[in-house]
Amino acid sequence: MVFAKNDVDYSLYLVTDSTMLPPGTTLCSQVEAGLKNGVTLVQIREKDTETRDFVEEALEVQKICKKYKVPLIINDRIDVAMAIDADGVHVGQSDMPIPMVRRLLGPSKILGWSVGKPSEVETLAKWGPDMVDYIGVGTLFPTLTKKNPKKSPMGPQGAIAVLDALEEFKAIWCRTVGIGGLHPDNIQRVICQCVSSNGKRSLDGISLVSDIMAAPDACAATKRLRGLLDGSKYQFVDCKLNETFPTTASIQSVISQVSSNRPLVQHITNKVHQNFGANVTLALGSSPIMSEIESEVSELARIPNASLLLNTGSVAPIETLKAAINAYNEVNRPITFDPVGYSATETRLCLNNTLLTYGQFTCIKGNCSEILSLAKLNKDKMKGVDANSGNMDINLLVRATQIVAFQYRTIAVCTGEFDCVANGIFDGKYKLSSGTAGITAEDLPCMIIEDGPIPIMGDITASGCSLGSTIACFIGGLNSTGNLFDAVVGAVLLYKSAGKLASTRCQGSGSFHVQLIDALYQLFHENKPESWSASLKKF
Ligand code: 3NM
Ligand code: MG
Repeated sequence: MVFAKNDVDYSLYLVTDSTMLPPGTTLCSQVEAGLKNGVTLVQIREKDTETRDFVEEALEVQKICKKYKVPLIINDRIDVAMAIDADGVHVGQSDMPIPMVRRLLGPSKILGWSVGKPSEVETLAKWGPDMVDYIGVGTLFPTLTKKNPKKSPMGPQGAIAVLDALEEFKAIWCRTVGIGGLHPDNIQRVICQCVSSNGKRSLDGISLVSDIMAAPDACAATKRLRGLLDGSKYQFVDCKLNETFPTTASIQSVISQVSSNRPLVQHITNKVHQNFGANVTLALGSSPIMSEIESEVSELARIPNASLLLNTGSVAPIETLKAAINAYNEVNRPITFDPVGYSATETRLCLNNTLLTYGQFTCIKGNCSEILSLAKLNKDKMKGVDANSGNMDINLLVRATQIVAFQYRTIAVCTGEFDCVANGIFDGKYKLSSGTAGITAEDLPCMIIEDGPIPIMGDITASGCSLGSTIACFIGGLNSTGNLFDAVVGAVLLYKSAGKLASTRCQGSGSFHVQLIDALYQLFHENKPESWSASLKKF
């Protein structure tokens, strides 16, 4: 059977592995369960099967694929693909070179290539549209399926780099599927986040092995995947994600919600911040818990209005951090991420980037050097962990904040003399192939919060970290009808206004500490945002 290559549906691409079949199933029964429930493309990938058995299996699977009118691709074994007249071949970087494979297969067959980096995209772009039809972009996440992994997981940011390269080198014909460790808990996030920077393309599909092949009920597993792929909204926190602009009235409503819901704010944070952050949380009518106990994160996340602040200034064991991210994501509770000293050292860069691949963050907050580094806009290594925006170009900071918001599909906050908040949530909407339909980071809604310099903020510890606590309180306290952007902007506006008020009342840095908590307490409980000193404007 020959498929018109342009008509191939890459949305749900099943790759086989008969070493993981559950008892009572066969390769063919799992493939058929997949095809019946929405698999759109099948690849036979059997690394340890002898040629004769491989051919027999391939012929059987081919019959089923024909029944469901779905193309069949063969991994690596070009001879087998040709012998049975399969619809295409998939090869990796260390297999037979693509031009040779194409010469053997002829022009009409589907040819897929495993790609992990932009330089490989440059190569395929030079070959032109007659060579590679689609690429498997990976490895996205850790997987036990690949026995001798040659690549380390790239996360969504690695996939974005590949999509950007496809656009840069104008490989418009080349389709893409993400692969590696894809499961229902990360698929929406992957489709949502993996969009080229020009907004013009997202992944055309996802490719996976174990989620279907190792499933005791492959029909149910496939249905679940199909539902996620056919959906269009990623509701990763249970509040409103839509893009209305905050007003003093909407911020007042956020504070009322926080007051009545009394969120539980779990802090995983550095030692310097722990005590102050707990007191800030209490001043904002919320309950702090400074727990780093891995075995209780799931329970905590399930408490109504739980909210997690993850501050990487000093570091809990990575397994604890990962468990906390998974626990909060699983029950759609918000995570505020504060990557302290994001790229100050190799260790921090690696830890923060790893955490960023593990989950979906509701808000990412940093000072200007952290946000510039996250946006890959500063070339110099950061110095230390503190920074000030006083003498920095506002346009550059806004751009960096928007890039972080866009790439992580989050609300990004850049702090400094003026604070910048960009909304990259896109109402939670996602779409295969066409991404954001050309909407780029620059188009994202952005608010600037300003109140003149408050130099004494820099003379106490944990003032930046405690803005993280404030944000975590506000987003944790929202009702399901409360608006996320309002909550983050409201937190930043309150914090800045309280800082200003405290600076006019204090005698020095010691009393500033105390006055800041008093001012937060007062402004929160009065709840009159229209009287706060900091100004709020659209960028
Ligand atoms: N190729 P699972 S990762 C076959 O990165 C394969 O190119 C990969 O299996 C690549 O869905 C992978 O079970 C295994 O994680 C994917
Ligand atoms: Mg191979």
